[in-house]
Amino acid sequence: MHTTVGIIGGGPSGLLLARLLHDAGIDSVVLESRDRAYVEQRQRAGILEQATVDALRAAGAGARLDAEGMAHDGIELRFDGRAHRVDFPSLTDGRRVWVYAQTEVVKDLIALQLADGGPLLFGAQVRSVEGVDTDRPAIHYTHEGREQILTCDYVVGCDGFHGVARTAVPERERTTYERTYPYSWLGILAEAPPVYEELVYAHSERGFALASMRSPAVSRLYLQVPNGTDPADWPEDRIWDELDARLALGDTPEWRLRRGPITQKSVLPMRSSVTEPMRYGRLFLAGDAAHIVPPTGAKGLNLAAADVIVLARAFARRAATGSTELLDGYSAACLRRVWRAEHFSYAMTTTLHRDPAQSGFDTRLQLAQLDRIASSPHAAAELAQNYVGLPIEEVTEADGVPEAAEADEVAVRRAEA
Ligand code: FAS
Ligand code: PHB
Repeated sequence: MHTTVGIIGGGPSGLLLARLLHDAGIDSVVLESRDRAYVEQRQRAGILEQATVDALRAAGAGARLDAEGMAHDGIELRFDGRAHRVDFPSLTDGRRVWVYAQTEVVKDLIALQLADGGPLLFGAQVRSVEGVDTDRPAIHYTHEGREQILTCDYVVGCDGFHGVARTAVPERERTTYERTYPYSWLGILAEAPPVYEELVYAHSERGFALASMRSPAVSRLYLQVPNGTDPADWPEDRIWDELDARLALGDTPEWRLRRGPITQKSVLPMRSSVTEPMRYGRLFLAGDAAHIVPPTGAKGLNLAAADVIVLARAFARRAATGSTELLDGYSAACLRRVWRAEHFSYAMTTTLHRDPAQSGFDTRLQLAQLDRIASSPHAAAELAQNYVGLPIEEVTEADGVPEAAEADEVAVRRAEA
């Protein structure tokens, strides 16, 4: 089988890329190792930036999002017995975020792709990618018990942090920068109505807690726990008691969470990681295949979407004009946004979590930063603008990735050189 763009991974980045390419008239094949049921129930992100929502709507995947998603105009920070709401629209020229689970995004994109998109193969385990430094790379995979080869014009690794695409870049050609954090998140899904209208991020002496949601009837909640925590050590009552202890500003019943059956419980390690460059020959990396952020800033899924929005535009430019200018600028354009998100996620994480080794001095620094956000519109705007996400155009242009007119001038200058 041959295709223009071979996509490894049927998570949000692979699926959204396939849709955007389809809409640009570019054929692709998506190879996903897991089965459909697995990828559709895998609990992950919950917050979508406006740019992600706009892309999903443009790709035809916005109907359920508009019907069931919840637009949020702010978050609340709790610290040192105080609560402070950070308003988004007033600090970001009107932008907001949307609460709509990654599971639902994946379901919507799979349904679209199966309805009228190119091949989306489940149970297709990619073993290796060969020839990425030639004009005909080949993806080797197993599917239905048989060894298969998919030849492509280009390959995009959307196969996440544990995927194989990244390894197709020779070690001498790639650099990975990473940080692990001395704590993890215990995340739960509960059939319990959220008591707070917006997300609450809490700094406390007992550790970080986050109250999020999936619908008016389902809560999504997180607790900072030590690395290596076994979820089995956290029975339901212990989880609810600890969440109340960290989130509540008072000990009256009004501050207590509404409890309900916990339907999902898992421990997520916290790490930052970036692999540079995000392109080698005919291979591109997008989403978690290229970068990981701690989820504190709700950036993971949105960074993945931003990568493939930029990449789909680049493929569309090549299909329309033959120019590879945007493809050549892909890595630089994305890495600037990635590092901005890495810093924001790192800052949110280290300000709100309690490092087991931190001193009283460190805690005072955290409280001083949180107090600054609560008292300075400039500091609050910096958080709000990063949280709702920087406009993708802003980052691309700032990277000197030439727009159409400039590209022609660049081509002329090069021709004259
Ligand atoms: P994904 O990892 O989602 O998808 C990669 C796909 O490739 C998977 O379906 C995998 O099965 C497939 N694959 C891997 N190897 C393959 C191979 N060899 N052959 C074929 N297919 C292969 N982000 C947030 O913003 N907020 C959160 O709360 C949050 N929570 C998270 C919890 C967990 C446990 C994890 C792991 C991540 C979380 N994230 C969160 C980040 C997450 O949302 C990612 O950013 C997002 O899934 C990135 O999407 P993709 O790049 O598509 O990668
Ligand atoms: C979630 O709802 O899963 C969520 C929300 C905000 C975060 C992380 C996770 O920062």
